[in-house]
Amino acid sequence: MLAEGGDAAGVARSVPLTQEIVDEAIIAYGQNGEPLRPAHGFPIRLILPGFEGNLNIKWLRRLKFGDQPWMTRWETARYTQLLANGKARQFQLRMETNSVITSPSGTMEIKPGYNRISGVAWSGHGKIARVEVSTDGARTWKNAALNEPVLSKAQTCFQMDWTWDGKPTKIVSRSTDENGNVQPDRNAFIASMGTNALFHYNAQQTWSIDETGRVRNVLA
Ligand SMILES: Nc1nc2c(c(=O)[nH]1)N[C@H]1C(S)=C(S)[C@@H](COP(=O)(O)O)O[C@H]1N2
Ligand SMILES: [Mo]
Repeated sequence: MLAEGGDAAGVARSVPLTQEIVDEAIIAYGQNGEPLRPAHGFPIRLILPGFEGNLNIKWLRRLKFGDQPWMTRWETARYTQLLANGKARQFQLRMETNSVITSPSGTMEIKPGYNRISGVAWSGHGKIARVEVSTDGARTWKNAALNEPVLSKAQTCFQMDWTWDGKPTKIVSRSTDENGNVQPDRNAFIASMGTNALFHYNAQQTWSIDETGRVRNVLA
């Protein structure tokens, strides 16, 4: 199925018409009890739950059906990835298992003592089953609490109590979905996806905290 947007960006993407898409795809004309807002695709947009943002074509003007991908610019120049082994992977469609600690996070400053860690996890494969948090640079992990509702292919908030002893450390989260997909660390991500998969990066996000309480983005 090819979905075309009516805007000047010429965004058009094809997806295999699987049973999942037949069952779950939405042509949305409203959101939160009001018509779609112009910026989000008024009057109608396609929503494919579990698929990357780019496939949710806004200002939808046409759906076409055929027996092969259309190889639009958006799926060749963009959502095809050159892997580490030199082969191109066509196409990256699914939103992979992901999470990020949003508090404390980069540019924040914290004080020693009680700090609640909170963040968001999501997976295009289903529900989030578990989010683990490490406050010692990925040496040891504890399960975070998940906020209800935990819905399939939707964002799930998590939180964990933490008392910071004032010593420099690194904090990081790692999500697992109901199908057993575990969010990779950066090295594992690069080993399988190479360094060309920026659009699809789902590796663990580490924040370092220095002795003054300043939080910064670090590679691991
Ligand atoms: N027609 C059209 N659809 C589009 C786009 C666009 O530029 N034109 N951008 C895509 C991308 S890259 C993303 S991430 C999402 C963003 O949707 P949002 O603005 O509702 O967050 O819309 C997608 N659909
Ligand atoms: Mo995007």
